Amino acid sequence: MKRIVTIQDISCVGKCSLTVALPIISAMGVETAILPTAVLSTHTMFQNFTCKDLTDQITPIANHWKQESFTFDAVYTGYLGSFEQIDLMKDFFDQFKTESNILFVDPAMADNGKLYPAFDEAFAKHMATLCGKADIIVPNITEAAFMTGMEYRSEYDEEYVKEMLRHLSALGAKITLLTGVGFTDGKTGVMGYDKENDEFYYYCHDKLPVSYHGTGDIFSSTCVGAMMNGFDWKEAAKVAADYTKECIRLTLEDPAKPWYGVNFEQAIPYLIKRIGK
Ligand code: PXL
Repeated sequence: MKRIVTIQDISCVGKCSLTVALPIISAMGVETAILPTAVLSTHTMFQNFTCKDLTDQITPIANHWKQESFTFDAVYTGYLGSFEQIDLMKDFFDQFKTESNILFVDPAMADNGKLYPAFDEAFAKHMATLCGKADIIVPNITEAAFMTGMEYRSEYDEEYVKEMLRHLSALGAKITLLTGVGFTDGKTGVMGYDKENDEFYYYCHDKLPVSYHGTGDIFSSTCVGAMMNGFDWKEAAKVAADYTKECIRLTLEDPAKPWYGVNFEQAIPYLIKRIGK
């Protein structure tokens, strides 16, 4: 069985970060170790959330894992809370990179043209340096704009997205996947760029008329899980986009839907079927 480690916060209520990564990747038949960076009562879109920072646990945990000679087929980082945590992730990558594993960075920090409440532009630039050490990165257009210094646009053409992908891949990653990319009304999708082969890939599907928190984490978790199941980056991106859409579709069907996250749980059978398990 493949084993990955995912490093992000636990938002106890909110259906994001570790509370989606762990169930989704495990359901895809992949052992999922976790390194929690903080415990929050909810994600930061709620008011008055509590937060216990766990930065001081990262190095001792990593050292213990080294002593135990654990290796990981992928290291997947998501939401990180501080400059220091970003620097610790760089050390973690240096310690746990192998010849064949994947360093996967989701620079979860912004959406819809705005940084999340805890962050500023300097943080985004620092996150860009972690992206530079990754094999694959999966920003949305807002995160990409903050990391590259390009203007954020809510309407754009293919040239804008391709330029953004080229700037992002100049940071260092082999594969760059930009999420939430739609060129026509009613469509959204993902555009990727493989730097080594100078190859672009675009996949889109119908856009459901809503926006939910946590969908970026669902996309990333599924993408990592699919790659661990032998899908190449393009097929993995497609599976991840389709599953994310299915989660949103199921959410919309529920009259009692929460505002803070999507119904990824009842879409898991769809995912398992989709990856042929
Ligand atoms: O995936 C987004 C995310 C993860 N973790 C925390 C968040 C958010 C988004 O707001 O606040 C703590």
